[in-house]
Amino acid sequence: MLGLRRYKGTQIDLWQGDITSFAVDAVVNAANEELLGGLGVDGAIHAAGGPDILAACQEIGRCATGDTVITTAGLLPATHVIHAVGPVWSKDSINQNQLLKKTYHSVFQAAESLAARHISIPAISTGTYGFPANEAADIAFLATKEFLDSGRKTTLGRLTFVAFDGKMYETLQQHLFQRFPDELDDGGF
Ligand code: AR6
Repeated sequence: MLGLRRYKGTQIDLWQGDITSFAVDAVVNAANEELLGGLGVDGAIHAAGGPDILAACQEIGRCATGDTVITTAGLLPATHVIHAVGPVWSKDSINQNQLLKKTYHSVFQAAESLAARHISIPAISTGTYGFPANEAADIAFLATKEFLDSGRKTTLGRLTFVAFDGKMYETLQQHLFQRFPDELDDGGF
């Protein structure tokens, strides 16, 4: 683990690999509005977690872009799944950056509603949904900083951002270090 920061009491770290292997309070899924499963992270989570996750999704029905819903994690080592629907990237869209930021804020809110201490988060929207990795990574850590700067006491002591491949890991690391330049920052407490 080369990417690591502590900010206002919360650890932010990076890992490369399959997000379904994480034993965390909540694993974040890069889902779609229909909550029906799919490719990428979504496919991996449903495949490893078993049918209980899909059954819970079907009971909920839908999730709007920018929002999240919470289900059981089924057979996964995690306790819950936070299904997050990021925006589909398009070169003409004017509000997709805001929508991606909103998605991350919704993830943090959902995690807090579970009193989660540790969550793992994929690079939402950067696969099937086509978001450029650089912009998405910048937005992910901007949202993280906004959340940690909001002044509320958070249950979240650890946020693990997960990249599937080495290139995304490097991109995440670059943006993590840009947004949080100091290895240890108490934010002036
Ligand atoms: N663990 C960690 N990261 C992964 C994994 C994994 N097992 N698999 C892929 N990634 P994507 P999206 C990375 O496509 O862009 C689905 O069909 C991947 O390399 O999973 O938000 C859903 O049903 C990329 O960097 O999610 C939706 O319809 C990142 O995770 C749609 O795709 C996100 O890629 C959502 O698209």
